[in-house]
Amino acid sequence: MAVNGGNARGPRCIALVGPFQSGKTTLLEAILARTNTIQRQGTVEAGTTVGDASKEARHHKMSVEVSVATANFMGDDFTFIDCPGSVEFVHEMRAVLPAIDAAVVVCEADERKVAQLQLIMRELEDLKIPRFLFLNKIDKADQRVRETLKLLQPASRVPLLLRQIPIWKNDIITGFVDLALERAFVYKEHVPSEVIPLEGDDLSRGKDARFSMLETLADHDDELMEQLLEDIPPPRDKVFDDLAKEQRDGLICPVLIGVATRTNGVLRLLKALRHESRGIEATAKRLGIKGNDPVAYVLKTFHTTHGGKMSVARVLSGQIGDGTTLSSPEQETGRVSGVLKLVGQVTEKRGPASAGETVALGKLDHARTGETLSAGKQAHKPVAAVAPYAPVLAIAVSAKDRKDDVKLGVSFNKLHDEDPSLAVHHNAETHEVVVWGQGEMHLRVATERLADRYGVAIERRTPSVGYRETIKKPISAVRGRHKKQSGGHGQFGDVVLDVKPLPRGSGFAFAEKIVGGAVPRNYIPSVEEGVVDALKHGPLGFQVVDLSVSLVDGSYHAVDSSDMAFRIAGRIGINDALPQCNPVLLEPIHTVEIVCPSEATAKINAILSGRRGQILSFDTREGWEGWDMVRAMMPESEIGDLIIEVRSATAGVGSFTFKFDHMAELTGKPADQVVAARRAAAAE
Ligand SMILES: Nc1nc2c(ncn2[C@@H]2O[C@H](COP(=O)(O)OP(=O)(O)O)[C@@H](O)[C@H]2O)c(=O)[nH]1
Ligand SMILES: [Mg+2]
Repeated sequence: MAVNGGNARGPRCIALVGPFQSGKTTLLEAILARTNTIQRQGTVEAGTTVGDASKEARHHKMSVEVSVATANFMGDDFTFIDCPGSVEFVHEMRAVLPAIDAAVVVCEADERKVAQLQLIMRELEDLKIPRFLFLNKIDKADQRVRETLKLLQPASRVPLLLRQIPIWKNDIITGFVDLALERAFVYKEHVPSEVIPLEGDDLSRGKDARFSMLETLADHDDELMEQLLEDIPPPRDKVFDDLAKEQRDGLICPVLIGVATRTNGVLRLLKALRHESRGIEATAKRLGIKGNDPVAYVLKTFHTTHGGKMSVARVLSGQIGDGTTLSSPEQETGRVSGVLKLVGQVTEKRGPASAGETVALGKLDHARTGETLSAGKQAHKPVAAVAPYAPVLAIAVSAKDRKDDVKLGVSFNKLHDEDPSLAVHHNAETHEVVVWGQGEMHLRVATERLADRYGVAIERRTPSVGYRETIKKPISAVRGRHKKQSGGHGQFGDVVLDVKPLPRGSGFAFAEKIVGGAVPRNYIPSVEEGVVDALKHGPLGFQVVDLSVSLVDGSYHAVDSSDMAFRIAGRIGINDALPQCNPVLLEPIHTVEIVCPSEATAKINAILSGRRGQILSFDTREGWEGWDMVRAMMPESEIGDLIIEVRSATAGVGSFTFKFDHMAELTGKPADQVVAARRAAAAE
């Protein structure tokens, strides 16, 4: 075995990340098969993989949440976390990253996925997480690996360092040369590759490729640089040491190649992880863990039908077992009841977990994904803060059956617990329950889970836009008179109102200018209440804003006047006044900031113009080479499904944030349509 310069032993936690469909779930399956954790390697197509075991994942044939599996490889425990690659589920990955020792970035030779790869690489780089690139699907390769790396290099800030080169036979890759070992291997399906003599063309290509690997390593090792310059072959152990060190320090990103579906290249990958990836000591240091008190980081939360709530956590220091009481900085989160090893959805009870191990902890009712839990005298400070992505798409939902309303609320809380990027708001004005998420698929999966797991069928609609209306013309002395004579006691209220437009954003102001007690003081608040009632639904059907109403005169009756009568009079006055004040619709306008790769900027501008957007500026995105940021003003009604167009124009990587800016008049045909739709809805 090679000397590895302080090789970190012990349980490791490795995330499998990378663009959508690159083969992460398949690679996890291959790893589990290669380590004999499972008997047979399943496939995504047949729906037989350990990962993606949830009903929703199987149904859509894509990862919609993380899958966790622990395997033993040559005496070391490794927990692998298969992370979804789709942009709509990438928040699952972000919650996992802080706790891992290293990431295996799975990718393929596909130009359209470079932007996504870059997004993922950036996350890892920013968090200083060492990473390997696994170039998968080389059974389909139709270009040289060196060309592929040229394509992928812009996605990484550090050099992609090729560790293996393929051996080609009749345009098919049949094996590889390991550049560090200087050995050739031929792939065997589902069994380890076999050593073959390194000779001929492969030998000379291997020599060249090894030399460029060493050159890159020498950028951070002067001694190696001298040896190369003087043509002295560096000792093999030194090469391994450098590879390990520079990988752990994130100075390079080693590249391994393989075919996950055939388990090719998997053993090499596992060996690289075992020898070169850092362990819990280095990770605990990166996270600022001090002392030996029990500390754990929650990377995923599940609600299981039988086992209740499970918090998948990596123990960062100390030991956590059944009965350990854990706390977050905010509160006591519960007593651990059950420590489980996970292989996908298969769980196995086990003893206490020590530093480095990744396990599921049962019954921590108040623990949340992303939290740091501890059992010391003082709660440990959070080791990471995972900022949620801004939501980009919303739907309004209601239970199909009204009696499920309460269940809907409770079920949503559970879903939110499992997936904090799912946000639920209750719009008091429209009485809508609005669910915000990361995209159409994300929201669809959420509603499927509601139906499948909690038995709540829902109806979904496009959420209402926050339209308002206002007036353009003042009117004076409008009378509102309510008089009713029935049997004994009558009702009488009489008011005279002045109504005036106010500047945009002023809201509503009420004043009274009563002289000589024309309306007794005690009834004036009721008049105002009546006015406020009437303003809730103006002549166009929306809340009326930016106006002032003054009570200027009126009359009363000693016996028949009452609070209610004056309230009704106020309402009648406003209902009469407003149609004469030239009412006009107001729509909310937001400032939108869109980020996208520069080659898509022209398309984004066109999308914005097509949606009544007004472009304010466009600029290069700070700190993001090859990206732009476009700022625009845009009506809320056009933002609803904007993300769908933005993603399709940017190979999935474009995104945006928005913030309310002001209300603006909407006139003409678009306004007529809004008013007509409102009338139709009201008539239902
Ligand atoms: N040809 C080929 N196909 C692969 C390989 N690895 C995965 N696939 C296929 O690629 C598709 C996506 O795989 P999956 O593991 O779900 O990708 P993920 O989205 O990264 O988890 C599936 O159809 C796999 O069978 C490979 O090495 N070669
Ligand atoms: Mg997957």
